[in-house]
Amino acid sequence: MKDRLQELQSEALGKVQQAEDLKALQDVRIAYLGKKGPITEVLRGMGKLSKEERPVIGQLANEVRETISEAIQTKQNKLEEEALEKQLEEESIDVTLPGRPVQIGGPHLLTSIIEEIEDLFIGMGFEIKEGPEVETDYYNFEALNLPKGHPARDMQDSFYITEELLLRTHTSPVQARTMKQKDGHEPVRMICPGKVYRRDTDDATHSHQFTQVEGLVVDENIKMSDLKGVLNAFAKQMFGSERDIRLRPSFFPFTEPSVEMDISCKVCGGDGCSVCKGTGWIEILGAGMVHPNVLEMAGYDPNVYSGFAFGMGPERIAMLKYGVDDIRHFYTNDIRFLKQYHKA
Ligand code: 2U9
Repeated sequence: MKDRLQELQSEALGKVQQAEDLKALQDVRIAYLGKKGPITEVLRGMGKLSKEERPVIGQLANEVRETISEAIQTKQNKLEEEALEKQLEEESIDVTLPGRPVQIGGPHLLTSIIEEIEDLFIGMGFEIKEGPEVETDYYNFEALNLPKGHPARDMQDSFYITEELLLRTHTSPVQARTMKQKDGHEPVRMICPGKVYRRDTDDATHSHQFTQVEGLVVDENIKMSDLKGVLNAFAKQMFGSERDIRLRPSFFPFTEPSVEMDISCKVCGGDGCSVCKGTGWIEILGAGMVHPNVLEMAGYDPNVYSGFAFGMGPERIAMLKYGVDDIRHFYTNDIRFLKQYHKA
């Protein structure tokens, strides 16, 4: 039995030596030290030995088990160390290499312009309001003095979803909703920025989706001079204190009287040049006194309340301010265009 144990020991040590990886080593452990292995078997058969032999063989069996176990452990440490070294070698990082620069983003030019407009009006006591882009026929048209049959409601000009629902064609329904919420009593001083949609063929000056910022003030005793004062302050802060404004008569269904506002041309200072098409003036927004029908439909008594409203296109403002020549630049996301307007 002694010989058998010594034979097993040298056999096992030989296999440990040959094991090339952790899996092979584990197989050796199971084969020699496992419950069904030959050493366990020897220990089980000890009952058949004489009293004198039993402790000697028992001790030897334990020593053999210990020797094999130690050899496996030593080999395991060696294999693990080698594996780690190999991994470190493969994954080595050259910390002296220059890093890849991270591309820093920034706000879109339109976002910056809208935020600038918002800041100017917040400074004059206006609040910012938003509303749904999918609107009802009532708030998009009816409540704004555009009754059924009005040419501006043409199916060809708007994206209808059902007979009653469409993508809003202007942000004016946000103002109509706000007035309705106030129940015909409280004053209103708000602007509403947002996306609007019209069935247009895209070209350098038209886009089927664009943005608007509209404003509304309703209170007792609101006059045309209030409109002019607010818009003059806006134009001077937005474009420069040296710019003048002028109002020209115009027409919108929701305002009466209606006007269009021009600012003096920056290039020629008002003398006339190719930028202002020889007029000395550049149109920047539309405005007017809120039509009595609109006030009435929103629940305000037009004999007590009056108001002014205005609307502008941030794309147009940005194009004028930065000399952008094509509205499609705002939507085609060419990074070379966009990054010119990232503030440092
Ligand atoms: C309510 C009452 C009146 C909003 C107004 C304009 C004039 C206007 C256009 C300018 C260029 C839109 O971006 S644009 O295409 N807008 O000229 N908008 S008055 O009048 C309102 C709105 C809501 C309840």
